[in-house]
Amino acid sequence: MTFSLPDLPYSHDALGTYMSKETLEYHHDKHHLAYVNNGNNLLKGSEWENKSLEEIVRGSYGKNAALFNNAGQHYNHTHFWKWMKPNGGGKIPGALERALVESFGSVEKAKEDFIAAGTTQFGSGWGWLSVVDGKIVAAKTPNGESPLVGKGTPILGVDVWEHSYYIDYRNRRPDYLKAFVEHLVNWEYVAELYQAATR
Ligand code: MN3
Repeated sequence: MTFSLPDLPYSHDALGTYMSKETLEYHHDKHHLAYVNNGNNLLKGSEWENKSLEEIVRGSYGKNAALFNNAGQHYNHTHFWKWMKPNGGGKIPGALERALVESFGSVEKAKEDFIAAGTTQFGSGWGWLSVVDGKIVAAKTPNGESPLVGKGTPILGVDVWEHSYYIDYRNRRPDYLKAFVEHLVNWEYVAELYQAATR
């Protein structure tokens, strides 16, 4: 496959003050585009040229660091834009809400553990909710990694690289993570991925 930059599923100014137009212009139009272009150059002539994105991410992990970093970030960001929506946060679809309560004890604890994972990721990386053996768990990964290269199926991820929040929140990563959970998350998309992961 050839990587291509997906359009944002909303306009650059649609997330308001929670994630500004300027952040999305840099993050989507420049950072994500660089992963796409670098990934395509590295993919050319490699053994993964005709594989799916998920196969490239899993296959290059530990074998081709440069390709993995760019493919991993392409995978993460392609979902990241869809993990947000204007006026997000809010009501969680019933089946997902029940699964969160079953896995964490309460929705509040699930959100807390997700935010804690993102806050405590030292340096660049991602915070996650993923499905492991039918259960939802919170996790963190460095750089372009994701639960996809461990044993989980990612259902929600948040980018904690500084380029994701420094324009809007400066060094206040916990404030960014709180705003992400309360005002940006597209829980319908998370529920869709949860359902696919447990089918
Ligand atoms: Mn990023």
